[in-house]
Amino acid sequence: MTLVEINFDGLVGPSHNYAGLSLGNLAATKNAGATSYPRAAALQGIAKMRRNMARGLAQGFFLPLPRPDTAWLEALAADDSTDPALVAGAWSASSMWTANAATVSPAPDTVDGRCHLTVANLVTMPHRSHEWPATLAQLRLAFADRASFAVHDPVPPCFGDEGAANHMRFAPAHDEQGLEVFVFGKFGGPFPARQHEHASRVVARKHGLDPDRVLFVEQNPDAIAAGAFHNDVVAVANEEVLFTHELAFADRQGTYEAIQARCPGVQVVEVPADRVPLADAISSYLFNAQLLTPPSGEMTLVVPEECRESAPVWSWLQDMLAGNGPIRHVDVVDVRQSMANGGGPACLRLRVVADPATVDPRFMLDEAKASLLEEVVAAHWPESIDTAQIGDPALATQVRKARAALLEALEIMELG
Ligand code: SUG
Repeated sequence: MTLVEINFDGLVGPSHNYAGLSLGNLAATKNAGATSYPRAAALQGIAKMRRNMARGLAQGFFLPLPRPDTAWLEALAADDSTDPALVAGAWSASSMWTANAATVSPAPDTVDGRCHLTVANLVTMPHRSHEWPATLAQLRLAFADRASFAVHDPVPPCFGDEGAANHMRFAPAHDEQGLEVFVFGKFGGPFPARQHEHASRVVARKHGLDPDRVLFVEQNPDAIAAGAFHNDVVAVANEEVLFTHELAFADRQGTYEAIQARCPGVQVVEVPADRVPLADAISSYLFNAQLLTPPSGEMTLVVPEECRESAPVWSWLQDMLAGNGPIRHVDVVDVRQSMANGGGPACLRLRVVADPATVDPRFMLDEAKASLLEEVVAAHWPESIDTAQIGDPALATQVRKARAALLEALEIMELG
């Protein structure tokens, strides 16, 4: 049994659009009404997956969910003439951000020695609140091996749970026992606090985590107010490195000390606010990076192009590399279509530490399958979507056919 970190990226769905549905997500609200390019968006995501495979890393993917979700509109007694935000909610391709699909506790951390996954309920944002049933079906299929995985129902409402985006894991190596850190927000700020402390505690109990190897940490309310609607917009962890903005946590020093008390090898790579103000960290998505350990062992930070365009961020990154710290490389990827909706490289992936042989092979990627995905996307994904087209029956048919073609090509008819 070889446990490795597998990144499961969400393939951007054919209905990808900019409806501006996410209050507190500054990129999404700023780009409300812009024209989206679903085909280019999906191809950008596949290119990112290919680059990570080229580094020698295991790569998986999840499929877009069925959209428009007419059953959800019916349950709301809504139709295409009702509130446009509800209609757009039924069309949203937001499941592409698989960091919000589930919280994952790898086998070395859990009492029964299986990898546990709890699908996120995403109850705070209406357009995301109806993702979980189809996501759960997909997780149950991809991780059907019950000897290796336990896939749990969502935390019941009203406790908001947004999955791995508010969860960090520290361990000397991915296949060793780790410390799991759950980051929650408190109500009272200008924007919703999407992760509730109770939800995090429910997930930790369901996963059978050792209470001595778990921390619950409050996110800095100033970070949420500045647009960090998930912790992964201001911090990311990998093995024994915490890469974080100075203002990520409500109790900065207490958080670092609590982590290091339980995991003495952890190094904190902190970006001070006087070098990179929160506003620049959030607009560039410096921390919504993939922090990866390729087989060479040289830790690599995969950042979006927007980081190169931000003078303070880029200069800080150059200084970091020159400083001989634990992060040895910075790689830049173009995921602009996702970024314009507030989703960077880290939002687009769910990390699962597992033996790839225990995953349904249909959800694992290799070069040939990446080419197949590209062919299906090129043939079926709409080139562009103007927000005025949302609700259009002809476009709905195209979106449904595109997903059906994908399922057929991948022979995953169970999700049809
Ligand atoms: O939930 N954007 C997503 C972005 C999620 C990013 N994920 C992480 N940080 N892990 C969100 O706000 C925009 C959709 C719209 O406005 O149409 C959206 O849902």
